[in-house]
Amino acid sequence: MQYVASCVQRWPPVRSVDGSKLLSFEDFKTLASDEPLHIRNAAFARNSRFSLETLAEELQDVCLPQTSMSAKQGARSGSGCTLLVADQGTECVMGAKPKAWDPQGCSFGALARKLGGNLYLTTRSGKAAVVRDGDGLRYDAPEDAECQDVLVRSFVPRVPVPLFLPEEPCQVAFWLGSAGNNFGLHSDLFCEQFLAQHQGAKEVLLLLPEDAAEVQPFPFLQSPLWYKSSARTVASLKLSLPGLRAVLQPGDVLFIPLWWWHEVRTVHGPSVSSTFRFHTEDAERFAKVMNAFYQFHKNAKEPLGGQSGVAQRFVIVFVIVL
Ligand SMILES: O=C(O)CCC(=O)C(=O)O
Repeated sequence: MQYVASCVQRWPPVRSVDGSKLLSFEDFKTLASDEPLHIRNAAFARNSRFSLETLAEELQDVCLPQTSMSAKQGARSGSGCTLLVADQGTECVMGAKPKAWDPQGCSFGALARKLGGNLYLTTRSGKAAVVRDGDGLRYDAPEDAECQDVLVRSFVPRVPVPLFLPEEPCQVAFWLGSAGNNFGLHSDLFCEQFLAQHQGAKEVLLLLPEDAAEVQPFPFLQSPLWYKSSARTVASLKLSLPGLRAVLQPGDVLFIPLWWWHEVRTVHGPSVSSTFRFHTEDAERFAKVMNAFYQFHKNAKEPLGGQSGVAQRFVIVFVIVL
């Protein structure tokens, strides 16, 4: 995966503020807008070390599941948790197949020792599955039969929580990797999120183009990945306007508003970060509608081995009425 930094050097920085005085969500709201915000030196409810070394030491015997799931598979897993370990290879992490690890009896301690290479680990809870509990967070959903929740269960009570986080239930995602890992350009749609950097450093590129075609999403109805860029990286796009750029250091938090596209690359590792996601009410509605359209189109392709033209008519009507 090519580094993109050179082509975005002149992108304007995300507006930044000193986070040491943001002690509540009310404080955050006085500074926030519908643009991304880089909160430097954020105040956390407790300052425990949340690093690859401490996690590996404390959780070395946690046994990882046999299968590594992509987000789409995870949406169907019992708990809604996913645990993806992928070898980035020459691709972005999100394009890599979750294949190059051997979970047979693999402990978190053993995996952590391998995370210095191309391996990237991401694990997340279901939507609104994590709640505030005093200075920390709590995850107490029933156990997942496929064990996709083992790291969420272990990380959630340990993760330092920014004081200005909303008090509502959220989804939490964790990202562990090393320099050069790049998750790839995507949007998380109807959610506001706070990306906290605990160890290492990450470059984040953010875009909200007027014309979403500029970010080349995978074509809807042909792919379930339409909220991801088929170009994978900003470096392969022809953009009419530059986006915004931030480099997150340990203790920094980036606020990403609804719909913003983002590409996140680790520039200094090992890197440990977490994302706190707050989905709006429309997130569920939107997902249902999009999945329903996907299913209508899939069904329309079935009759007469796809020769009936129903699917094509469906697409035409869909495009025109919209
Ligand atoms: O840190 C990363 O690798 C990806 C973060 C991200 O895309 C997110 O929080 O939505």
